[in-house]
Amino acid sequence: MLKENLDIISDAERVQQQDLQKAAGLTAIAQPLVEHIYTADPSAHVFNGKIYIYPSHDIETDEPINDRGDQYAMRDYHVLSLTEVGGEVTDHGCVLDVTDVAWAEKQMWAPDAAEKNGQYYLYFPARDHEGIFRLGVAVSNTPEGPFVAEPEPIKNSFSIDPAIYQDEDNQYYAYFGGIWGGQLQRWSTGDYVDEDIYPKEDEPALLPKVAKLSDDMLQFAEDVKDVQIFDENGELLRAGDADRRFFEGPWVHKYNNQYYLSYSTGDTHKIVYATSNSPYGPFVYQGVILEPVLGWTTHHSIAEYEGKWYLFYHDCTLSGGQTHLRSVKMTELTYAENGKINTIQPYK
Ligand code: FUB
Repeated sequence: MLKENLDIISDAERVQQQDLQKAAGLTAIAQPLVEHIYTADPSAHVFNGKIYIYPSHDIETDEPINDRGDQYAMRDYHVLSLTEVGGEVTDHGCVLDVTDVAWAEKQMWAPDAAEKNGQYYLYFPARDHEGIFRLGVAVSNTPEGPFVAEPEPIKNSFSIDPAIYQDEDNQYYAYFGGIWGGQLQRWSTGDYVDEDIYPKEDEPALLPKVAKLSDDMLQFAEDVKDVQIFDENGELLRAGDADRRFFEGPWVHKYNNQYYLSYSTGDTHKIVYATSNSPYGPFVYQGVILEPVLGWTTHHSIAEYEGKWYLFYHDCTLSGGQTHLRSVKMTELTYAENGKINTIQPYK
């Protein structure tokens, strides 16, 4: 199926109109972590006893709002940190700008970071000079940067939203992918095609990708693989199952020896999750973590800090519902005794 009507009335524009109307009446369960800049897509990690958040840095733009996400015109990254939940949040300033990345042209979207042997690695997507999303990596001696980018993107990388999971055996896995503006639908053949090719509604949905990282953290150590997500009957989730199928923003964490893969359902605006015994999957769908937030996108991470688990997410309350001007928030995440995650309602 070809996604049509991109420039007629986009889903993003429709949601923005609805959100502007809703914005006044909502009571959010959490406040933005910072208000002096717009931030989104928070990837949180605990390094050296502090919470570090690697977000996108949203900016005002004249780009059109459409389903390709042209309105997400970000061009640099900031790092945030805090030592106490509810305490002061430090903005460490600009740690990497698109002009310092030789291969990248624009759209510095959702990043993540990892630490190995005292070095810190910032992973990020951007469009290259041909307009194709690739994943890059930049290196620093400290978690707060600044980061120095590798001159080339990661070989065989594509699409968006890298998330790095460090397993207990110190193997690092890169998960990534996103459909629509994230271009995953252009890689179904294994090579880039300049056309959107989606599965039919009753065919298996497009899947997030995974590859183990090389010892030096700068490349994939193996071929990129699909991360399968099954339903309760052992069938792959279908493309038409918009409430459950993968859209973008994969994140993996481990709880009680189970791997939890969580992600955004995109046009149904939920954060959902699936579980597995292996970092490669297959994963089995379990349920909803976060109900829709104000704004079109929803994007999250999950981290444990001082014995409690937290969901890091974003919404558009601070900007009054402008879909491309988001703010990072955090709230506690809890598990039921059977390991299920208790669903979070972002507004009262
Ligand atoms: O921030 C730009 C894009 O919007 C991210 O890469 C997606 O996950 C969505 O949040």
